[in-house]
Amino acid sequence: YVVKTNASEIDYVARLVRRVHRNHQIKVLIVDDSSSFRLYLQQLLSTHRYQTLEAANGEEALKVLQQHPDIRLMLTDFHMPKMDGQTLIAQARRHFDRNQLGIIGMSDQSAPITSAKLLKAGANDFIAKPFLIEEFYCRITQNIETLEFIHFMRDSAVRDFLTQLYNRRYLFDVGTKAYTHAKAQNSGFAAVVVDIDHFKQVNDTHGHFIGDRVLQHVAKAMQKSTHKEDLLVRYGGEEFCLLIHGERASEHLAEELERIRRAIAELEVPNGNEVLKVTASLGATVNKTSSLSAMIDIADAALYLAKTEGRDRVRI
Ligand code: GH3
Ligand code: MG
Ligand code: MG
Ligand code: MG
Repeated sequence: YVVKTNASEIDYVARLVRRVHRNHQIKVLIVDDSSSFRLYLQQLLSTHRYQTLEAANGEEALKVLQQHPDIRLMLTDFHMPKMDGQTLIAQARRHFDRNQLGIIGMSDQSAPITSAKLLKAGANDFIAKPFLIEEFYCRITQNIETLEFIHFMRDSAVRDFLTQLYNRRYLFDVGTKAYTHAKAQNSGFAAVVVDIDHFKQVNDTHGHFIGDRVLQHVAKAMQKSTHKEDLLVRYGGEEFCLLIHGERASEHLAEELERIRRAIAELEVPNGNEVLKVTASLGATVNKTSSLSAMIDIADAALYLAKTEGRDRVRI
């Protein structure tokens, strides 16, 4: 049975087609004790190019979730041997919150209480069996889109729009954990503040638009010259903060920072027929005083020294 499509649904179909092109990256776990029903769902989902995994009961499902923490959506039946859907959802929610893993409960309507039980246990949505194929696809798509939207909003809240680096909020959230860990382990940890030299002049001479482009290029250059496990954020206007942990924070810190300084100094930012060059000063500390913010203050004082001594240099 197919619902007749009207004009307003054409838009929906177009969106669905665009979506299907991205679905091959999305893992969906199907949990049902009926192998024929699993096969049916698997076929529906592969038509829309989702990657599917299967489990025959709650216990199996928990194991699969553990092995594949990147599963985005779980469809689960209510009545199953060993562990039912309600218990499965409650257990799964101890490790994956509803913005991380979407869960859709599925059961027949003979006992409406089952939908309430599954939702109360932590399901995001419910589909009554038997269902219209179109309702099935709508619910899957909408749940995935809601999760993607939440992910986008969460990421936007901790990212700087201009440079796409993390922002100050992220620095104090994730950085504080890294700082606390390094302090407890007595392992290497460095806080570094990087500030572009005479950046006001770039704006005054070439305008804010070019100033923005310089910031983007400097951010890219720094990202390239830092390690993946380091935390680099845009700290303020033309200031960046970098947290380095492990051995590189102690033994080779000066070399490490010198590399970053050079990467910025060697940068050529295209501007019409010419190229713009900038330099930056770096201040750093490895002294894990009372807090991350106190460390950044010390790094800032070192930066001030680098500035007064002539800029385009590193001070630790
Ligand atoms: P110093 O070497 O002492 O750091 O000199 P400076 O000119 O870099 O420092 P100052 O603090 O006087 O000026 C920083 C400038 O950065 C002023 C501000 O307009 C500019 N700025 C801050 N954020 C942005 C931004 O997002 N885009 C652009 N284009 N400019 C920005
Ligand atoms: Mg069943
Ligand atoms: Mg500054
Ligand atoms: Mg500056």
